Amino acid sequence: MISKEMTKRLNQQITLEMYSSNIYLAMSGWCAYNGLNGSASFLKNHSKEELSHAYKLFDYISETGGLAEVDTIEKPNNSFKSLHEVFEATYKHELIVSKSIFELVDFALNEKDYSTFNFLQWYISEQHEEEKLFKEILDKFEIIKTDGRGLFMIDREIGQLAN
Ligand code: OFO
Repeated sequence: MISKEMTKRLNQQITLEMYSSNIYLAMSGWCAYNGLNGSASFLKNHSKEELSHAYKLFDYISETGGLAEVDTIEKPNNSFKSLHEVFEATYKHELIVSKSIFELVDFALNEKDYSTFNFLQWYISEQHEEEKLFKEILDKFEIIKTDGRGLFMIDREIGQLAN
């Protein structure tokens, strides 16, 4: 059985993961609209992954006797100046998610809630992978300039990450 406060915090994380999913879906729409199909498909896949992060929390709360709740999800940004701006936003967002996970881990440890502490380890590894992934994509923008042919190449590379 998890505490009421832990449940509340995990529910807030569900909302954040769902917001992440919507952020990436909105980005995918913008990319598709601008003919950047590789990035559109990568971001749509990522949006689905974020939903699975939310469901994992949802199930954990239910399994431990808490009430898993669904809250209002803030509207994401739907318009961007460039593909580079899109991926700068993804990286920044993942840093926010990591911070939120670390706060949950701290809280679980302080409460001596070792079950939740253990459950959250998966999210720590996941955040490490995601920060790495988005940082690598951002680095590509430094290597490949995004004018004309460069933009085509970078979109194709990002599309390959979707598979
Ligand atoms: Fe991309 O973050 Fe979920 O956990």
